[in-house]
Amino acid sequence: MITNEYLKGVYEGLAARNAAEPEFLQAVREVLESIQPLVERHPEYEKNGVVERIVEPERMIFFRVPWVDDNGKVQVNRGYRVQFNSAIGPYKGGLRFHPTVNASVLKFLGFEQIFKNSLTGLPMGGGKGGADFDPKGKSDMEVMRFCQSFMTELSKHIGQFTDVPAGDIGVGAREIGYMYGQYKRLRNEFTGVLTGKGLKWGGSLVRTEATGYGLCYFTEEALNCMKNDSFKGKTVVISGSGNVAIYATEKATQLGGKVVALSDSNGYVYDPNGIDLPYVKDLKEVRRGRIKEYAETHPGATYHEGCKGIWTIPCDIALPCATQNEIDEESAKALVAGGCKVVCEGANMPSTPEAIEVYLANGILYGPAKATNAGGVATSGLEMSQNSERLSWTFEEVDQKLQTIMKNIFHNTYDASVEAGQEGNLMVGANCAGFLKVADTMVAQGIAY
Ligand code: NDP
Ligand code: 2IT
Repeated sequence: MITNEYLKGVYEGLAARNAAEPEFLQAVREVLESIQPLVERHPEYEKNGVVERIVEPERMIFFRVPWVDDNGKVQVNRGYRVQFNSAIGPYKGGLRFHPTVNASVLKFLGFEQIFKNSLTGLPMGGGKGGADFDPKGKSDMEVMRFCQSFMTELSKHIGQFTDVPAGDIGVGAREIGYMYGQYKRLRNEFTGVLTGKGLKWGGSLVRTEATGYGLCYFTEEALNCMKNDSFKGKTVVISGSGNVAIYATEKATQLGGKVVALSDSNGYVYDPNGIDLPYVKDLKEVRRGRIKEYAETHPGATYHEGCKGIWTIPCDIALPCATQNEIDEESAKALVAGGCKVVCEGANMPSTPEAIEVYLANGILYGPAKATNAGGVATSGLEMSQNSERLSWTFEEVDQKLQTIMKNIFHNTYDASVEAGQEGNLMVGANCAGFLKVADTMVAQGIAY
């Protein structure tokens, strides 16, 4: 509940202006609820209009993306870039290509990115972008033509010191390559304007693995410090089977957990023997196949249509790594009934507000996305550093830095939860710790008259 009069006024105004943007309002409401004690302790935030400024993107860019399919037919998609907040660094955040992309989804992602990037400790503002283009079922040449057209417009608005996009759902190494090639062609410059680049042309080691690995580093540290426990011997359920899910599976397994389920948007596989990761990597990263094929080739594994059923599998740890609002109240209750004690988020905003209430009411160790999945963008920040100094660090060096960043995020988040009088509530802690730095900076930098 938002009880503070100032925050209530800001939220109500925002809700009236953006009534058709439910995901965006959901993300804002959670942050405003969490920061109430901070805003009461810092009257300068209200005096400087920090909250009404922080909920309004600095700039939104919408554009037409025309391209020609393999049959010679002209197709048109809608492209976006939300440049949300540049207080502490250039706009930074991924590009999502998925048919569900719209302004509400990208504004929620861009808004959360502000606080996530602040938590990493690196100088990065918040942004997000993408298109309602579906790469599924498209040929490589169709994807290339789309990416080139998308970048032809986007290139006017980004730059290594202005805005540095990266990948997200539907945007991986292939798409980043096509977009980078087009940027370079248009600008005649080789700069770190995108992250997630190939290792032969300015990419960073560990960026591919970073979000999933970082999620597990955070979870391990939280388990160590809050429950005197670890991944060792735990049964783990992971949703999705894309970039984040694959590398979360890899690290959870290396840390001694057993991952028994993965999914895609059609259904999930349950393999009580533990997921065969080399198979999944080939299936998803090379062949771009469906998770259904896993059960056809693995005796003992079963495939189930639909995404929700995955949360009924008994487990100790759940790592949602697919998409927003994939765990609702009913699924959260199913997790509790199945013995789950830890939910840490790889996806952005995968739990509905009602699901989070279930976690908190049942003493689940809940790691919110802003904190737990920050390893991806943090390693993007490390890629930017390497590009600036024209050097490449070793795998071990980047991995060590990632581990340190994730441990720091856990401790800063935990400490902020104590300061807010809600010890162990990492959602409140992440929102407060992420907000503070950006809010103080916005006060320091003044208001443009
Ligand atoms: P990928 O495109 O590699 O994989 C996405 C996975 O989620 C696929 O298995 C996909 O299944 C599934 N999925 C996507 N949309 C839906 C949906 N509407 N319902 C059910 N399943 C769905 O993306 P990533 O792994 O990169 O991203 C996963 C999540 O992690 C997203 O929330 C993203 O924002 C977040 N994230 C990603 C980071 C990164 O560095 N990549 C960093 C931080 C967060 P299908 O193949 O059927 O579409
Ligand atoms: O949600 C995210 O943090 C990402 N998709 C990664 C963004 C980035 O700039 O690496």
